[in-house]
Amino acid sequence: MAAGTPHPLDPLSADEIRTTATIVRRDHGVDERWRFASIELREPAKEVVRDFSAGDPIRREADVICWNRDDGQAYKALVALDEDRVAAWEHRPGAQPSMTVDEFVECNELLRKDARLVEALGRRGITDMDRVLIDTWAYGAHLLPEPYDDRRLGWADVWYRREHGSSPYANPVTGLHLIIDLNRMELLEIEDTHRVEEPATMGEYVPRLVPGQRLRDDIEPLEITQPEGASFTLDGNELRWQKWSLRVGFNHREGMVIHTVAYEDGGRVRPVAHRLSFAEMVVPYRDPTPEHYRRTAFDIGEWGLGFMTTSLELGCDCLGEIAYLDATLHDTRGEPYTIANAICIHEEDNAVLWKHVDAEHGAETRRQRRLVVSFHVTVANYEYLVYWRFHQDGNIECEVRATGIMVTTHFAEGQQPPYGTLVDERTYAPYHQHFLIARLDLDVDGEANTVVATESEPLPVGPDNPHGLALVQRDTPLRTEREGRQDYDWHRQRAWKVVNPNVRNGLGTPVGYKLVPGACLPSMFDPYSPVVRRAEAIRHTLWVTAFDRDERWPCGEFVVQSREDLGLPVWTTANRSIEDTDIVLWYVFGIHHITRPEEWPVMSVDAVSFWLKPVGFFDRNPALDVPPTPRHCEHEESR
Ligand SMILES: [Cu+2]
Repeated sequence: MAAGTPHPLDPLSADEIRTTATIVRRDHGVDERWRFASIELREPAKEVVRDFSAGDPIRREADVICWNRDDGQAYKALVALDEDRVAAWEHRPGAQPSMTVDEFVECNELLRKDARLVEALGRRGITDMDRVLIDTWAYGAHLLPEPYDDRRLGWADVWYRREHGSSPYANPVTGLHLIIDLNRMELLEIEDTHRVEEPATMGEYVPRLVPGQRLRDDIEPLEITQPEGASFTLDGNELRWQKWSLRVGFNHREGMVIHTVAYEDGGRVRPVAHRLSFAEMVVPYRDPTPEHYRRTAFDIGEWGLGFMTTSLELGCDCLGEIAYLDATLHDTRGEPYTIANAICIHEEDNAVLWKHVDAEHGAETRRQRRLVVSFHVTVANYEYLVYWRFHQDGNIECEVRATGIMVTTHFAEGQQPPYGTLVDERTYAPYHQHFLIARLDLDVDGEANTVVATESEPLPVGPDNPHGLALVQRDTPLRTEREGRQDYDWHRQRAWKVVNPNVRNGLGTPVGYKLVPGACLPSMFDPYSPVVRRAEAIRHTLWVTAFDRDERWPCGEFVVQSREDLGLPVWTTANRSIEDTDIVLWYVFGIHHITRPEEWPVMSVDAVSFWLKPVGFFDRNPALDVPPTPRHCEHEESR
């Protein structure tokens, strides 16, 4: 990340990653047959962050997950970097560490030379193995093929590029799947279930490959310039913009993390959130046919948003006056590498903030800006773009955009696909869902918070309500983790306020921030489905838990080949108190993706979002002090 004043929340540097791997290798006989699944900063306790001042000594620790390919055993290590030692070493029998980029690359490189695959593809008329892509996915435990169910396995689709540089996802190889022993890097089985005659499809999106493509020529330049520079400042990973301050973090699994969000209000720096991130993403394909029944991705737990992060390009991904942060990650040997321009920070104009036209005074108008902190990930065929937006009036919006290329399958003449949409000749895109789980460690004016379910209730017609107009707002504090399991309710417009019962605003009511739900979707699973047993977390819109720094992964820490969800459903059986204490909200939202022809051969972004809005956090609109835009909306009397 950027150089600046060192802080205990700074992600591990390349040197720290390398040193961590060296210490583990030295003290625990970790040789070249092992792989490092992850090396990340062990974030300091909240108190350490709260009490830290620039220049204080910083204690650095790293969490490591690694495994021995020879016996398949996984270990978790805690490395105390300042003490040059492994402070904890824990064997995790039965756990499969997350999938790694190295394994994906090696599968593709090694296995496409396998004689059995060459033969199976030859029967389909495919002979140029350089144009074949093997796309490896992780298994759920309930689907592991029996003779190998104690191994680290992958299953793979096979895709084919029509020519070099064209899209592999344009051409699925139908009815051909591979089962791979990832530790031995060995092809165990080829499932050659069926073949269909290749339809004449057009799955290309690069202009030179789209037949007869003429690009539009009626678009004039649209430039964003800030001649005097942007209004934010970046010191290392600390970001300040108008009244907002926050720190930007990054790790292999969550990707970008937003730390210590605060809003300055009348000289007071008021905390809003300690930590905001994405903790899991579950993408079940709702198609039980042989092509797709294994396709249930946990993109965060299996692959990691950090490892999947891609470099951003000025003018394409972000427009205007941009600051970038790089990210430092590592390969499975523990060797660090850098993703340049991994995080984009910029200001955006966002039309009108507030306005009123008065008959005497005339118009008073303020334009709105927002500070956007974003990163993009590519998970094989799909892209996710994550935007955290900070607004001048205290609002925070988190938006996720899904784009990229849908998984498709060819089918034989005379059939109709029951679990997907026709998108090209004899080609369908299966229905699927994207469940995103945001981990929201809010600290509204301090750590002692309570979540209140707030819902509207229309009262029946009666003597006090003769017109049936009366609407009251019912607030129900959630006292235990069992009560903290909440579902969206359209009929009552349910939302959730995170209040600090110990701090009152000028009106005498407790200060709060409201989680305004957006893009809620029901899980739509039979309770007996073995798929949903691995992801019980998606069965509610919101979970609230008592803060525990080690509770990070809502579907469990090890989701590769998992049988059940060892995260939220297990933690919350303790049914801890969540009242007037430090709490974490887990918000489940996403995309119910009923595929469309217009999303082929490349899908325009599908954007979903939720908001965190101040509700009685301020006494009045905190954006009253936003000045008019100079030389344009400046009203004589308003100065
Ligand atoms: Cu989708």
